[in-house]
Amino acid sequence: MKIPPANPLFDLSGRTALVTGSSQGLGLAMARGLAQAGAALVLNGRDEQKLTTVAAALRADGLRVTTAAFDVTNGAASAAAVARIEDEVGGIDILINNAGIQRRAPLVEMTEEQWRAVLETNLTSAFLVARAVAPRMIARGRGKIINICSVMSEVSRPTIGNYAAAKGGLKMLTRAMAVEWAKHGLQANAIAPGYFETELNQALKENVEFNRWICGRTPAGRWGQPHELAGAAVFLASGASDFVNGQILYVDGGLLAAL
Ligand code: GCO
Repeated sequence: MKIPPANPLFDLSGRTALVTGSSQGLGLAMARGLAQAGAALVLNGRDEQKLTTVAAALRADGLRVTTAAFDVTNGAASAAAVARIEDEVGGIDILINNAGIQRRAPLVEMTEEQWRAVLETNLTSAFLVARAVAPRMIARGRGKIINICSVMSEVSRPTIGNYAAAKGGLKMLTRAMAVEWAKHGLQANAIAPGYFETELNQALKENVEFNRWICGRTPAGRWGQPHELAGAAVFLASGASDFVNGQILYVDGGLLAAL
């Protein structure tokens, strides 16, 4: 159910939010946070059945949710979906570009498909969906774009060169959006998670050695929980961030602060 914000600065009532890749994981957690702050949600994913199930659960909590199943790596499909959402649900006030995958492999063994799939889903999709949404936000003189980067926007580790390249590019695409669209009343920023317990990282968390390394490498001494991203999402989606632009907000338990 909607949780009335302590401060109207963080109230998203009357706002519509499209969150890509929001049928699970961090996307779903951020979507829930926006809805609890009053936003009407449009959930996106490629699996219509999964979206329908998740939407029903959110509605059962009293939240306002519709779904839009489309492939964010397909420009024409994204443009058509955005047009349909704007016609049927209303103007998109908040866009969270969250869709992302992992295809881990050492660079010398990485296939072209593994490279292209990650770059298209984790980087190009943000361009394609934002290119469809931004003109409408510009016409309205306001809009919030939040790209989901990563600590891998700044550092890498072996076997995720495609993912790090994509997230590094997404950091700079965020700044490019900010410098082009700020004069129209839009704010484009990014949230960069550290290591969170999600389906994407389940195998890593279950690996005793990797889990020990992450808990030692992260000053907070633990993995993040998906709901711990909701506050950053509400902040960047709300009036509280109207003069924040081109910023990357790291939610990483202190990981990037530590050697
Ligand atoms: C990995 C992980 C990371 C994290 C995320 C941290 O293989 O190291 O999947 O990429 O999920 O990027 O923000």
